[in-house]
Amino acid sequence: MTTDPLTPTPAHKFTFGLWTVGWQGQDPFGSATRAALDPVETVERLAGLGAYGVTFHDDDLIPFTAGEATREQAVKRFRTALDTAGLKVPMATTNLFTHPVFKDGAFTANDRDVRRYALRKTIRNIDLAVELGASVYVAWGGREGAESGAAKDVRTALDRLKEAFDLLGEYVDTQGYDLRFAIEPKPNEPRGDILLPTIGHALAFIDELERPERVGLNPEVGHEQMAGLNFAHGIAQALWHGKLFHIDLNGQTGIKYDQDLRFGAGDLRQAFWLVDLLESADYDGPRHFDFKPPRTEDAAGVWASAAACMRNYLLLAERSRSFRSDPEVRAALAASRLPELALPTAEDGLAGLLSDRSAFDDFDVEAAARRGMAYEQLDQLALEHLLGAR
Ligand code: 3MF
Ligand code: MG
Ligand code: MG
Repeated sequence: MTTDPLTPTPAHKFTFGLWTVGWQGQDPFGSATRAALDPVETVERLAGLGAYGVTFHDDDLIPFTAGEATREQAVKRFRTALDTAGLKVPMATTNLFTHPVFKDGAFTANDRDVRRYALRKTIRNIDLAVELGASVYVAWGGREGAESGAAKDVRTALDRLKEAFDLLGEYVDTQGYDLRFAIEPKPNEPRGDILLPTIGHALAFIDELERPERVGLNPEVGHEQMAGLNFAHGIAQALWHGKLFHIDLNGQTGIKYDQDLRFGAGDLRQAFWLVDLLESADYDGPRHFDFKPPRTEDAAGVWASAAACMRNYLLLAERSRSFRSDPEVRAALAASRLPELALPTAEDGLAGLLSDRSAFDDFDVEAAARRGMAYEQLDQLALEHLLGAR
């Protein structure tokens, strides 16, 4: 195995969705620009590039209308390709958004029969996910939402969403599966407004479930940035709650449609702070890329952009190591008093705080207000490491 820190190996746990490199380039204004990709070829190519695994929606692998024989055949071919290439399937998910039956949502569709069908479709793919070795099941509710005010009673829809996760949790429990769910928030697109639009909304929702320990998050870089939010901060909070079960890495430049650029394209500074956080945090899950090679690209461009996702992650990890090991950075962190934030505010307890004259009566407010934080110096050092100037 190579020791070059910029060469991806399975130890880095890079994974890709079948639907990412497999995206044919159809958008609301244009038809496909690329031919369909055989999942078997995807497995072989990704293994050749140094990936660890591959993920899938049920319909990426098995055509929606397939009968039992076609289904078995597709799964068998996929499993053989995985075994030959040595690729893992750490995560799977359900397509509850493409078919017209899901136009008003799946778990929160106003139509009860659609909700029951959506649950059965999910349960069927959970069985396959577990069979293929997945330990995380992602739920992105892209069609759970509305374009107009009266169309969706949001509080009632949240009751239905809770009911769905409670039933899925019960199913996994009764089957004895070692599987956890990861909710993927997104503010909009394809619905005008989607339920559980951000990491924060989803965290609060999880607390209301019957089995909150079984449910966490699969945040996506672009989704939070579409809402103008700081992705690294969102991930830090998800980690703080013990809820970062999986992650979708890609690139986005500001508040616009979901760009799904390759990782590292888009907001480079946020990408740097994200990698800096993931590499220092207690997260050993997959680094999963959910991106779309632009429709300008042919097959060569698709694989170049997949390789670049991994390379950019490793380049940023290298820049983060260089930043963290620089003695000037350590001094700058101390000058900005980062070590002091790690001290409890009142290790002497409430009584100690109340009896401490220096905390209030004798506190020199004006002197404290005059102290500079030296953050500009610290941030410039970060920028210089990111730009390769140090
Ligand atoms: C859409 C997405 C989805 C989810 C996927 C679950 C099609 O913006 O990000 O990709 O990631 O459905 O993993
Ligand atoms: Mg997306
Ligand atoms: Mg995603």
